[in-house]
Amino acid sequence: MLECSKSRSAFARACRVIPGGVNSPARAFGAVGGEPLFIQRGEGQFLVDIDGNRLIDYVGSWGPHILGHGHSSVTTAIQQALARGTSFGAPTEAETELAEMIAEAVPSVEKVRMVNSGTEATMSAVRLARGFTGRDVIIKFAGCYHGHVDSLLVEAGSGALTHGVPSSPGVPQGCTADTLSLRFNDAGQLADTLRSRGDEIAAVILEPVVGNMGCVPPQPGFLEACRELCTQHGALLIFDEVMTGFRVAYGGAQSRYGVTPDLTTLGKIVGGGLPVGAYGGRADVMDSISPVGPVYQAGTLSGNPLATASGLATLRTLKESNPYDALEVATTRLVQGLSKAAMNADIPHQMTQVGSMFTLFFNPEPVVNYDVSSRNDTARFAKYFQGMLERGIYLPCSQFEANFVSACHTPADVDNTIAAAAEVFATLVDR
Ligand code: KE4
Repeated sequence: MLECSKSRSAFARACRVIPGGVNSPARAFGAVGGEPLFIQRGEGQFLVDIDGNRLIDYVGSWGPHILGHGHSSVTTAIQQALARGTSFGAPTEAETELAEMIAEAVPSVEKVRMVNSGTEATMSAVRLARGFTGRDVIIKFAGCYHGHVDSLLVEAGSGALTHGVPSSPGVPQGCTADTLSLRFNDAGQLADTLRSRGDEIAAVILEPVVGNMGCVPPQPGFLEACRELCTQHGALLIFDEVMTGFRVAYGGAQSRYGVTPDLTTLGKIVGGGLPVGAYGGRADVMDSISPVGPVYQAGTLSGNPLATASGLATLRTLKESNPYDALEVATTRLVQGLSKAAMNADIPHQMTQVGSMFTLFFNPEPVVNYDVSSRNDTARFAKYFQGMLERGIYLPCSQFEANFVSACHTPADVDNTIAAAAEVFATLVDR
């Protein structure tokens, strides 16, 4: 067992003043048992908790740390920005540089607006789509999570799925009356829905590679069908690339799969670990946003100098070092090793991987949508999670999340992770 007495007392103290002791439910260990570890620092591919446990980290702050914790170019850039001030409430050239880098990297983006979270990005993109088209209805897909936007908390994934509230109390019926939730990877259902209600549909929003019901890739032709059907019916196609942006490729999933949406939302990596979200796309659509157009969106700290410096340094490092091939090789070796270990233990499982994100599903069926993912053996996942944690491997604390490999993970880390999994799988076998 890990020594975690300091984390336990820290958690008890936190619970007295923070709901559930955490500032985001995804961090709670509710679905896996036990209590969250309190972190003292991050170093490359490692987290060190307040009890001194040094853990190989496959969460990476839920995606931002593709370069690993504390990359020197990022920390130096933040320190230099800090010396000039934390926030001005006025434009800076660094914001333009970051916008130019995003526009250069992401095929759909001609113009982009910075915000402070992925939730703000998706909320703003949906409002923009409704304002631009004059239509109200939004199509999403069950199991996709787009942040805690009222109108999108319908059959949502990630923490909503983990904690069993995919459609949250507190969201008035009026907020979700114009949200349709369909099956991911079901182009036929999307076609039927657009055929019958196409002139009401403002946008179709999806994670092009779902990370929030576990990692679920698009089946061949699905993204292309979304593109064609949206064009056919005058709806905007929104790719929520908060997780996949700069993760599965420098240009995101849209560059990897060759399908260009009308709008893209970003977050996580684009802030390098500081609070940043962004939404961008076609200039004619983006110019509907205030102050150019009538669709209102604003933010005191949007384009914040520290967060912008962090994001710029991250994207510059990614562009210069191009770690994507190496990340793919390392992740593939890990995924193959984990799957081999699970097969050797006769554990029914599925492995999915896109670039440096992956999920090991405790499920005998290929996980292609929420219906299947909702049948994951979450009890077995909880035992796997705890067994790996005891062996120094820090995984996402939910079966409905993706794991992330960073540019700092070494072949030895991969070997150690596979070895730990082989030991844990041996304890999971039905006796
Ligand atoms: P944030 O508001 O948490 O920055 O972004 C919301 C969001 C939007 N779109 C996608 C595809 C996302 O994955 C997210 C947030 N992801 C979760 C983890 N799967 C964040 C972790 C958390 O909620 O604490």
